[in-house]
Amino acid sequence: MSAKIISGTEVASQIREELKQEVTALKEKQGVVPGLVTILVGHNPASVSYVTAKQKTAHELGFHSIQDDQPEDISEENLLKLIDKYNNDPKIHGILVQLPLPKHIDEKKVLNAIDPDKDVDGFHPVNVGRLMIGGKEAKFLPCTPAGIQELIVRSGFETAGAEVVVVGRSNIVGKPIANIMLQKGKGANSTVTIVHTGTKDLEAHCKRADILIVAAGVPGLVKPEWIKPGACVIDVGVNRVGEKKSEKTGKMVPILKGDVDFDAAKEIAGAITPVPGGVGPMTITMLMKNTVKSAKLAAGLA
Ligand code: L34
Repeated sequence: MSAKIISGTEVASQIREELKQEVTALKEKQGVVPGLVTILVGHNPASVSYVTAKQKTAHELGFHSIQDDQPEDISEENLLKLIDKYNNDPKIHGILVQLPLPKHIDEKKVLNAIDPDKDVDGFHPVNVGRLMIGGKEAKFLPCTPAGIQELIVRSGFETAGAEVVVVGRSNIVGKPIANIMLQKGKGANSTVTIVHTGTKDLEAHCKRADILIVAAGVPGLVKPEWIKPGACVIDVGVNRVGEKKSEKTGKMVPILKGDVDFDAAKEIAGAITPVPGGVGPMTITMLMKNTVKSAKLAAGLA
């Protein structure tokens, strides 16, 4: 039987509709307008595309939104000064510096410079710590992991007691999603294993997974025969494997592939996310959700 396709695009659009109403009410009743700045250093094509999508969504939701483009060769000092400017701007509730950054800039220093109360990416050590402690401590969940959890819950899979296997140990996805799924509480309470490039038998671990979350950035890494029949498969990989001519616009567009061989995997899995249209749109939506939360917190409304 063919797997249920978990459409991130659909779930994201539902959540955006809810957020839009919340933003309108905040504006009308409290005079609060959520403010988001996205800072992009250089012109990495994937980053340009993601940041553009974030700005477009923020605009559609009625945010005060700023796209701040900086040259590839901006000094670390000037980038830190820019962050400080937004830290002190009361109209801004969320600051996002798109990663990766050029090599001459220390990513850690940059993430540490963002006010934890405006860190809507959830990458500042204070927010990473809050997430690890869990419960009400957690303030801003990182966007991709938060989106993954939402997709699993909405797909109807039981997470309590489930074997969750996470492929990949990045700070953006692997480590935080593992932490989220092992917390006590709704939509989590799972038994979590993280596997990575140092793991001896990747296949054996994947085969045990009731919920398999793949965030390795290696196209087609997970083979269909590694999937337990009926499992929920979340494919976080958005790999650009080439270019093709768009039928709509005639322009060249990237060909995107996940970390899982989708066509074969969907014949085995119980549910699976596509690429594109799976986790990606959820990442953007969770950023909006965090920014609304930050604006409410700043106004004493949450
Ligand atoms: N600071 N840097 C910071 N925060 C983030 O949360 C990110 N991430 C990751 C890269 N760097 C970051 C993103 O925004 C990855 N990421 C992201 C965001 C959106 C999409 C994919 C990754 C997305 O919308 N993907 C579409 C396809 C878009 C395309 O490339 O054409 C999808 O349907 O999967």
